[in-house]
Amino acid sequence: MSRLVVVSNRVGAAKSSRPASEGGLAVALRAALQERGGVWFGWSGKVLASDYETPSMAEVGNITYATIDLNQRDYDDYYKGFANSTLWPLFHYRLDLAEFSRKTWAGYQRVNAHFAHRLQPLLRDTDTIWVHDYHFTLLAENLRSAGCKQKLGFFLHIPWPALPILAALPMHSEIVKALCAFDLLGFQTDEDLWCFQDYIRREAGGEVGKNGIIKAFGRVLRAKTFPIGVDTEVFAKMATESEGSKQVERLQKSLNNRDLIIGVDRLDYSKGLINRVEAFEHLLTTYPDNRGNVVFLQITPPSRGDVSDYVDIRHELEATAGRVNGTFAEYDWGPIRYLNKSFSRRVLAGFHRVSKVGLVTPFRDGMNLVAKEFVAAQSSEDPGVLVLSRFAGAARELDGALIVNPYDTEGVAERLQEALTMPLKARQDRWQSMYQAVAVNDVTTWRENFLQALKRGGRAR
Ligand code: GDG
Repeated sequence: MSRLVVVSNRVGAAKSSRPASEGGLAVALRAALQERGGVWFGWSGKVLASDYETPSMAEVGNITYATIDLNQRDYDDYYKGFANSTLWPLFHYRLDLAEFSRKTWAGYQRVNAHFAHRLQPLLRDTDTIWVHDYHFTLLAENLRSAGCKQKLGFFLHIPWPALPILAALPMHSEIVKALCAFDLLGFQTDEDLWCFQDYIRREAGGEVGKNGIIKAFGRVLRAKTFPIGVDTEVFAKMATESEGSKQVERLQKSLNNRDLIIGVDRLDYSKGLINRVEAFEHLLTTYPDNRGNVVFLQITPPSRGDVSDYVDIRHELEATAGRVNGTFAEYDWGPIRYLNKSFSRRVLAGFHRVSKVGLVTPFRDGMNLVAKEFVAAQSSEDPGVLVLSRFAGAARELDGALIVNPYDTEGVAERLQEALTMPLKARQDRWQSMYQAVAVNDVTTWRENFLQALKRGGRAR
């Protein structure tokens, strides 16, 4: 079995035991590394005032964790700039928020080249390299020009946009050309894959053949769909155990038999949080029986707080939730509990389990793991209902959810009412089909499917 090298913006903690906060993806990647031996390479999360140093290395068992710091200029241009103020908004269809600047693009190119330069000496000829996400679209091209011949795979965790959106990016062609230096490109959904293929045919003048084969920019590679999953069994077990925990008991006591609607999202404009609060407001207006009887718990850990659009969304969300509470709250009941902090996965799993409704309404989302975690956490006897945006990748697999259009806040309110009043048998049937889907395609299956495809798909060049 060849050694595995994982490259991702942030690297899992260099610990032998599983840190409590670690998500399913980090656990799955670590397990793959443990099985094969290898290197996990990425940014340390530190920003240095001075210039670069050599990577910090930590060995735990057969895994080497290699991390590099960024200097302030590269953090600003590459991370805050091109990755999170250009690619992230654009790939989430927010052309209005995407910033285009030669300076940040140069920073992105610089950091991709620098990472490749630092990674190359750590590689062996027989390694398999798996690069993650939009931060590193240029990495394979950089590695190839330095002479790397290893198998190189790339998985995009976020959506791939439709051609007219991508075409607005001045450097779209450079990015797609660089992506074609990988041997395998993985997308979350067929729709993402079709959009990529559409670009290859119509914009790049390339060919899309059988079995995911792509011929473009003088290169041959494969592009396929690999919908990511969660650590279903572990999360389900955690939810069962957590049900009796102090925190979950405290939550239930505070609810006093009221129904709970739960939302869990990073504070991000792609997650549709304001529309979600407005939909809940519609619910209280249109179906007044819910007043005093339903609580909406929205857990929203802050993220990317130094990007100004994230500061704006936070203010807007605080104002909207405050307005709804001000309008509807009574002295013994508040409709929205808006929490700007994070919880351990164990506590989150328990909160999901005691919720009547999981509310997941992104405007665009590569997959959305929260939707799958909500399903994993339910009890088979008395499962909650998932209300899910059609624009989350997860909607392709979770056909037992009540699928909504997050732009249609009145429609979301109607589905919320349907969820809150759904008979037990219908809830069980819907949940069964969803649980089946998340159990079959869990994060381990996803990982192995990708690595198998990368192993099989030799470079035809
Ligand atoms: C990107 C793509 C794609 C949330 N709050 C807390 C917490 N979380 C955990 C959730 C979940 C994860 O964070 C979030 O994953 P999502 O998939 O929902 O969203 P993104 O962060 O945007 O992830 C997305 C994903 O990559 C994987 O490919 O699905 O589309 O955008 O696991 O539970 N975890 C803890 N405390 C919290 O308060 N411990």
